[in-house]
Amino acid sequence: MFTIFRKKDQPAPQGETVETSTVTPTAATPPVVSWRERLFGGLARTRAQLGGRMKALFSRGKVDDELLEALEELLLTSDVGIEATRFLLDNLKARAKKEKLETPEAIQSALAAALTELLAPLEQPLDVSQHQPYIIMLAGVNGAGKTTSIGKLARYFQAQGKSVLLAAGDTFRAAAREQLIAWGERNHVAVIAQESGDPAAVVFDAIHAARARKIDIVLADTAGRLPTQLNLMEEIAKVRRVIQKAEASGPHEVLLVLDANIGQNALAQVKAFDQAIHVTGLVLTKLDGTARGGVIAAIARQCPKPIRFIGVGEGIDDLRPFVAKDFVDALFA
Ligand SMILES: Nc1nc2c(ncn2[C@@H]2O[C@H](COP(=O)(O)OP(=O)(O)OP(=O)(O)O)[C@@H](O)[C@H]2O)c(=O)[nH]1
Ligand SMILES: [Mg+2]
Repeated sequence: MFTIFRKKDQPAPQGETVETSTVTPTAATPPVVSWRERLFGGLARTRAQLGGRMKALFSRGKVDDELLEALEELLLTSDVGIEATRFLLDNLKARAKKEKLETPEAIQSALAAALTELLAPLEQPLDVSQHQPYIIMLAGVNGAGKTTSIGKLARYFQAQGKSVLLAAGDTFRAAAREQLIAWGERNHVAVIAQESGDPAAVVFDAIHAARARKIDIVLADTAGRLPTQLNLMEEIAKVRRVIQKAEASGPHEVLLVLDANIGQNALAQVKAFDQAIHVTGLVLTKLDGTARGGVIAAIARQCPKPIRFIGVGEGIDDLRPFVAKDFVDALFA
């Protein structure tokens, strides 16, 4: 297989590795609103479900059994999960014993502190400086947001002065390849793709191309799959093994992309993908479309993995590293 440049409207020959590159870069439009504002806007539904209702409870002005019971029910019905709910209630009770929580503001800030304590261990930003190329593989169920997250990540890393190469490892659907190529064009980065065939081979080629060109980061897309589709889970395990063959120290990051809308189901997905491909980090997408953002607390307690990035919209700048305090602030704002 060899690499060729393909003009935009020229179809790639069957089975051949192709590379696209941008012909006419256009100036990127700067974001009009800050990330803080987008995070705040993105969490509106979860805030209404969780933060807003908590505020109503706190207006009682004391931490008593009635408040604890109502809070427990609210947390359990907001995807927080039983273990994280217990942690938060115990933590709040301990704080109430130590400090005087006699105003709604004091109770709210105590619970916010408890939630920040719960989420803080998940805040572990990705350090891509340890390897070149730094190989990041993305996996997840159908429609979780893998391909669009790759586009956003490409933009994010480029803004930090890193060079990026995309590997179109979703060879399952032609449209998937085209989607990634479109993202690559928008970000002015090369995409290594194959007209058909083996996803592992595409990723293998991409790693060699990246090494030859001294590219900083390889982002490898994969086709969506359910953990119950055993043959597809085996396929993705193979992609991981082949990456390791191409680069013994890789993959340096295995990101599981989770759609926040799935709520508690996220826990099962983390466990299943972890078993197959050894997940090292999470991307939590679509927080803007859901009231189920509370699932982040359940993840922290039941299957803690670093949340590398969160997504709060479809725009290219709507994906950023997870910062526990900012998240909690936006929830209670
Ligand atoms: N609102 C919102 N939409 C998002 C976000 N992230 C992804 N999406 C949308 O979710 C849809 C699916 O995203 P894709 O990136 O194609 O998902 P995928 O995991 O690659 O899907 P498959 O390749 O089919 O498995 C698209 O319409 C995205 O624009 C987000 O953070 N917020
Ligand atoms: Mg995709």
